[in-house]
Amino acid sequence: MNIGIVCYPTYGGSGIVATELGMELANRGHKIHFISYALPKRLYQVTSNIFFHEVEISNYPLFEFPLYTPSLASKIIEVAETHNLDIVHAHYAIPHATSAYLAKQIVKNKNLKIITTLHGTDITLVGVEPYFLPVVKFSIENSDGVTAVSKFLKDKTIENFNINKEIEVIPNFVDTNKYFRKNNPELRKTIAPLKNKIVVHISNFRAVKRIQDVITIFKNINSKIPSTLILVGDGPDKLIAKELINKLNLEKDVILLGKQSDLTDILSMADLFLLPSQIESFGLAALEAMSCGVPVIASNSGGISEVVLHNITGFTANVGDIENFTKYSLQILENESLHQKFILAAQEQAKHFEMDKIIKHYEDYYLKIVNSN
Ligand code: GMT
Repeated sequence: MNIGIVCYPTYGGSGIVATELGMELANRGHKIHFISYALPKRLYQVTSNIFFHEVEISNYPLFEFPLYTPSLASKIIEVAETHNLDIVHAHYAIPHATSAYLAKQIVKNKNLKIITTLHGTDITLVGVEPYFLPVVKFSIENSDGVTAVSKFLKDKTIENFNINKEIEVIPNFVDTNKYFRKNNPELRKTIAPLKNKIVVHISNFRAVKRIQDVITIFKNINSKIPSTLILVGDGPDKLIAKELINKLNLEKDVILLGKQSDLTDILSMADLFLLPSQIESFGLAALEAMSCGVPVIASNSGGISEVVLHNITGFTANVGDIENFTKYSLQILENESLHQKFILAAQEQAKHFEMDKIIKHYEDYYLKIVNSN
């Protein structure tokens, strides 16, 4: 099939899922056309059936704000007509599903199908703001196919937008052949004293990630056992994080690594992964950690509980419940046999989200939509 993939090119989860999906579909012989305003961060694979089409944005002085939605629609039309696309797969509803809908009304090929994958805050936070809601609802209802990355997100979409439409749950995936525990003693030595337990958090440092909770929980862990916190990622709350690290005198025990493209080396050193988010529709970072044999302690909010199994692969706790997050962290880090049990269970659970199985689900769904009227 000829497939256009519209996504954000940044380190966010929706862009990562879209990019890895596209690369794997290309490995299976499909022609994949990525459409975005920049080259997606994880698009490192160069093959003859992967193409990238950059959306140009006008900076005409009359426009106070960049007009991305029509520019994206125009690029989708150009790519769809030049490369005879069968499907445009929009990842994250705002504004990708809207631009795709607009493009479909204009393209000559009336068989072009639009599939929208809902990822998270497009449904749970920003998408329900009154300045977006009617457009998001319309764009979802008028997609030929709609998928959500968790059962929670499907139910939330129906509830928040009062939508009467079939939504297919296709969970996020991990390549367990790439995300596995790789011992690298030389690297481990350079990161922290050997006696230290290593706690990791990876995110885009938005308010929803509750980075202050990560640091406060770590402070509590650190006051009981020798430990190091590795923070990976960047975003609006980075400064808040740095201020809190200084205020709590944690400078020596917290390492800020910024954005990283290869996470397996870092995850392979970790003893524990923290994800105390306000909400996560899925929690891709938790799945990648589990695949590398890292137990996760996460909020029990949103779809995380479909990924992290309480008291089996880690623990879940209420949002902001620092006391329980701390208690669970110490339980794992201070009890070697429990830790080993959770490591194995986390790796086992990650296999349920094995890439091959989920890509096949997407391929089957594509066929169903392409063959529908
Ligand atoms: O919805 C967002 O906040 C953005 C999106 C992204 O691009 O980072 O994240 C969401 O999509 C990921 C991939 O499907 C999920 O793993 C994340 O849980 C989800 N984020 C939230 O729900 C906050």
